[in-house]
Amino acid sequence: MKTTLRGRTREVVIDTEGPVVIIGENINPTRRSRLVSTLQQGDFEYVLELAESQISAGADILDVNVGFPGVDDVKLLPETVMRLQDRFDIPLCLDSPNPRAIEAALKVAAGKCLINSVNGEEDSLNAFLPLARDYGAAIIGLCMDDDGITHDPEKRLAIAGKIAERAARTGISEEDVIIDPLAMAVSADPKACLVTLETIGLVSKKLGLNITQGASNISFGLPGREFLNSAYMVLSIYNGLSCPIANPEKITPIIRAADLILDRDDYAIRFVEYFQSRQ
Ligand code: THG
Repeated sequence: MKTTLRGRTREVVIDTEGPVVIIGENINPTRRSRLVSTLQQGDFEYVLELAESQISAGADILDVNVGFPGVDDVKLLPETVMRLQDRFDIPLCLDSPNPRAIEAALKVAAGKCLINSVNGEEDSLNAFLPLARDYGAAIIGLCMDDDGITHDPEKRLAIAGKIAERAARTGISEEDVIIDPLAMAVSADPKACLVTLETIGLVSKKLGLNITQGASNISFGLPGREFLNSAYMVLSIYNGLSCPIANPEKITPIIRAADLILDRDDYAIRFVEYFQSRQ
């Protein structure tokens, strides 16, 4: 399965059979108060710096999240998108639960974006699917619905299937549906990672769709986050994760290693290039 996204000029193909595509997570105000304060002052230098450093560290796509209490993201999300695509040509992943902010951003975005995110709730499907169709965007579908979040991987799979089916009925092709099995903090629930890993395996085998997740979520509240995130990333990729949202400054070498081990890097070209470029 291949999902094609486009920035102003650059095309990125997320392929279930190909190397892992990295969606950079760092444009996110959680614990980055400087991002909120600079953006609110109309200062876009810091967000551009975050983009630049992630791209040079290996990000293929940038997640753009400017949501914060008191922030008007209907105004700020499109502004940030314009600034980013003025300077960089890679595709953007528009991260907001607010359909009005997403629509405002889609109106100004060049290329083909990823909407982050839709879920199985009726209100969410009804709000986002027509937007994705009308603006020619792909979607991330979260495995939760009006009954909340289930701990049963088969039920998460069923929600993924429902989102794909509703998308198809709206006129969105299945390549443009990327499933998020929901990665959550393992400090809060010891089974959290196992449930998600099993969901990744099921979605991969039964639906064959591309799969993403906010992989750094799992280590909230724990020390040694890099190690935990790395171990979890490798297991996720082996199960079928194809386009994680993660911090490229920390995770890219692990991802290049996983691709090589899984025969997605002939002659170790990308692996060797990565380390040579960092010497
Ligand atoms: N699924 C989807 N989208 C998402 C999430 C998801 N978007 C938001 C979030 N979850 C993914 N993004 C982040 C961004 C940052 C962190 C975690 C998830 C994070 N950052 C470190 C911190 O807060 O300490 C700092 C980063 C660093 O190490 O430098 O943890 O689940 N579809």
